[in-house]
Amino acid sequence: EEVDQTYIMIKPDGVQRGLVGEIISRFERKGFKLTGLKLFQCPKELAEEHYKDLQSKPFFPKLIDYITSGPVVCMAWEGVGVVASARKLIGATNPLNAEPGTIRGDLAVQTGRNVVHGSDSPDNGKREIGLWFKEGELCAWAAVQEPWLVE
Ligand code: DAT
Ligand code: MG
Repeated sequence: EEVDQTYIMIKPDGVQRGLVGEIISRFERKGFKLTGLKLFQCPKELAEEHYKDLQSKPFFPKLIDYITSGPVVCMAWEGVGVVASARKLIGATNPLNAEPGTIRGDLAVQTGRNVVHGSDSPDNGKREIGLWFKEGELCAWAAVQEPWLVE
């Protein structure tokens, strides 16, 4: 299996509700490696670029208002199968359809307040990390637990 990178973001509701530690913990405990982390007030232009595939959707303006309504926590995570696995940890887009045990299933109620973002493909993982992080903000490091996670 391949080592991938994914962009995970705690949205403004997750920050305001004090869920930052809880959400980071879930990715840490699973065994993924954090390679980038910052609290950030997202400018409108960046939010629009990040969600450009949804530009034509009726909810697009509200989505941009939501994402720029307060600070977000930007994260880059690395690991074997991390993109698909993170999507599973996050759960369905609509929190009412998200399974218990997932972040959205446990912690959220509505699509418009679904607390967290995760890239939907390895290519988008790389694209989004490049969009949200500058060079020098990411750390390549060897985690001592690695041999106990991957044989
Ligand atoms: P996901 O965040 O699960 O990858 P997505 O990429 O389809 O979902 O959409 C991005 C975000 O846009 C999503 O987290 C919340 C918002 N959104 C999606 N569909 C929506 C809808 N039908 N009504 C309101 N907001 C929506
Ligand atoms: Mg998406």
